[in-house]
Amino acid sequence: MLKLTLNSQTNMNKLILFLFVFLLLLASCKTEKITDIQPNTVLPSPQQLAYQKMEMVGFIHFTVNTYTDKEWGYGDESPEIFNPTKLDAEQWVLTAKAGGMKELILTAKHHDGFCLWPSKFTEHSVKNSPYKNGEGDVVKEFVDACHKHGLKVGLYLSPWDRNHAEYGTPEYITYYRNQLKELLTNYGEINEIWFDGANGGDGFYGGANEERKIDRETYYDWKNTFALVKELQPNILIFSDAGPNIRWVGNEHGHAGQTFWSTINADKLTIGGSMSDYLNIGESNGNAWLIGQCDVSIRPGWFYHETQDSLVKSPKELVDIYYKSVGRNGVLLVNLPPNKEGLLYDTDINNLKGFKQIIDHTFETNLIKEASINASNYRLDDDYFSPNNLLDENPNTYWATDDNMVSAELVIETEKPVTFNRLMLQEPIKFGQRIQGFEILANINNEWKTIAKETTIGYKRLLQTEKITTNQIKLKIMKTNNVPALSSFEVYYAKEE
Ligand code: FUL
Repeated sequence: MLKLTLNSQTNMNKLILFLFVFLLLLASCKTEKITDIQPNTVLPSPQQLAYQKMEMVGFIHFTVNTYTDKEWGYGDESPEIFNPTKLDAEQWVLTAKAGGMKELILTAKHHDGFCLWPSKFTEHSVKNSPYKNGEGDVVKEFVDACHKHGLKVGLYLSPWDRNHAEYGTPEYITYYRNQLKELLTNYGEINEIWFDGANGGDGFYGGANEERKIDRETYYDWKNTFALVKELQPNILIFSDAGPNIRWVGNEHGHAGQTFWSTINADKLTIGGSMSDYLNIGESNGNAWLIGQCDVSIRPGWFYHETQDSLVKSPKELVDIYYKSVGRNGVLLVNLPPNKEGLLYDTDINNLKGFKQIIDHTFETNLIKEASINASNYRLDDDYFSPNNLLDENPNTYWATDDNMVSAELVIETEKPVTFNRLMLQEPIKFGQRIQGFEILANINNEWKTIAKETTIGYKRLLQTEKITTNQIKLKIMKTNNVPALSSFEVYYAKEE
């Protein structure tokens, strides 16, 4: 009897072992079978992907202009006027952070040439200002505050320098590169460097007071200047209106085009001379991946002017810009200019916080998270590519169709009708930007009604619609440049705020 029980126990163990090995084999077969979709030829780098995911970054415009009430300093301003008595870089950083920004960019030097750090290569800097009796370093305070509160750091070093006597000659390029070396070696990791397109014109130029023109394409020898930047900071992202990593979107209202490609043909671009309309759209088969950065100031000017205290953009205006930037596959760059004391003004702080609150409320509850979803096709009928991935609020999982398809249809059904007025779609852009045309329909009284018909999606597309109540939503992908793939589809209701 005892033997019999022992035997059956051994058999049972064997059976369990067999089943275990069988399941293990099955699982490994399945993993082997899954290969991700074929990526496009032009893709974002890991640094660009991380940058795009930040969605919102900030600017701090601060220099002698803050004291002269100008937007572009002529270059003859005395360092004596720069005297921020209450400068608090942590206030800038904490405001930006509360506004949802993940990086802050400081104008280390604007066109007037005044340096916010004690550069070894010029006397035209904080070291000859009353600020901290010439012992101050605004760049350092700024970088330290960003690091303390977990923001990435960006620096703006204007190529145009209206103060420098040698501007326009090859010597100035050596000066400019020396400054780049200082900024990119002495302040730890810098995530972004911002090269402005405004270049050449009249200025002080060491007392010459004249007009100086430069050849935008050749003067700065950008190829070698960029190589130096990358050598000093290998992971840095370079912004200019021609990239090579981040591009301007052709306007200073913070608006990306309604069709917006991260891909663009780099051969058609020149720093300081690119066509705004082209930058604003890009192109599906462009040969470079350049993130679109949508810059805008919270005030009419880039620098603080007391006369603009009543003209700070309202939370609603900022929300509108958010839909036209982040909501169109761009990264939003909002400028917050400190005043003469070196502090951000209360209205700017409150309006930015008000904006963030509206965004947070709007995108709090995805109303179709529990819905069921069916796709006209999903790749290899494998769960790895299941349309359910669109609803799981995980941008790393995705739905894709079988090869050789350029269109598809998805139907989402909720148990009870939902009321919404916002939609959010995302592509898994690590495989490239693919979608060229899509339409969204809602079943209202047994009739499919088009609620949106658009072109691109990219990293994120947000759509504002009228108030819709339905329990069936259809997404038609009409045109793509490669196998259709999406990582998220969510709907929300934005209350009047
Ligand atoms: C422009 C500059 O000329 C403005 O002063 C400002 O810095 C803006 C962000 O870029 O081209």
